[in-house]
Amino acid sequence: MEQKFHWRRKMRERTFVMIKPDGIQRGLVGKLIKRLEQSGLKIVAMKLLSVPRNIAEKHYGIHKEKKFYENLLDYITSGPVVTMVWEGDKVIERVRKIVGATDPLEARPGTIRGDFAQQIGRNLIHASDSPENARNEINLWFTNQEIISYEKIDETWIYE
Ligand code: IDP
Ligand code: MG
Repeated sequence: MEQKFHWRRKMRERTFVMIKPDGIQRGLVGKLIKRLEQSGLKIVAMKLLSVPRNIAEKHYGIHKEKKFYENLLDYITSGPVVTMVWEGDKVIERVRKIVGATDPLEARPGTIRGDFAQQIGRNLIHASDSPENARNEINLWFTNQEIISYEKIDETWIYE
């Protein structure tokens, strides 16, 4: 059978994902990463870090006027987080679907928030919601050198 390799170097979409402090404290890091990994998406960057307040402010700058803003900053800086960049076709939309609605009560069973979280202020995980925000968030949290381009052996079986 003829093999076609022209897809190999195709640059797919990227998104920024963060496992919030409750995810680390509750020992869910492996399980949450597994949800993304098993869907066929590719991890291209990852680190564990304590979030500096000024980075948290930049990351959540769009929520500055909201009443939950200060609590949100306290939450996100309350312990280490795992930050990641994931790559794949329509990855932004796909990861948002895997993560589920912001309020765990609205999030469907089968989604991360629907299966593992109880409250909107402890919803375990962040994922970019648009190409523009994905680009800004990836640039805020990672340098170009920290993002790794590589081929994964299952790609011929995930993408036709
Ligand atoms: P998202 O994380 O699903 O994109 P956003 O509306 O962008 O949701 O809100 C950012 C984060 O702010 C949420 O994930 C949640 O942690 C927190 N948040 C949003 N709305 C509320 C609220 O009404 N009360 C407390 N925290 C909130
Ligand atoms: Mg958001």
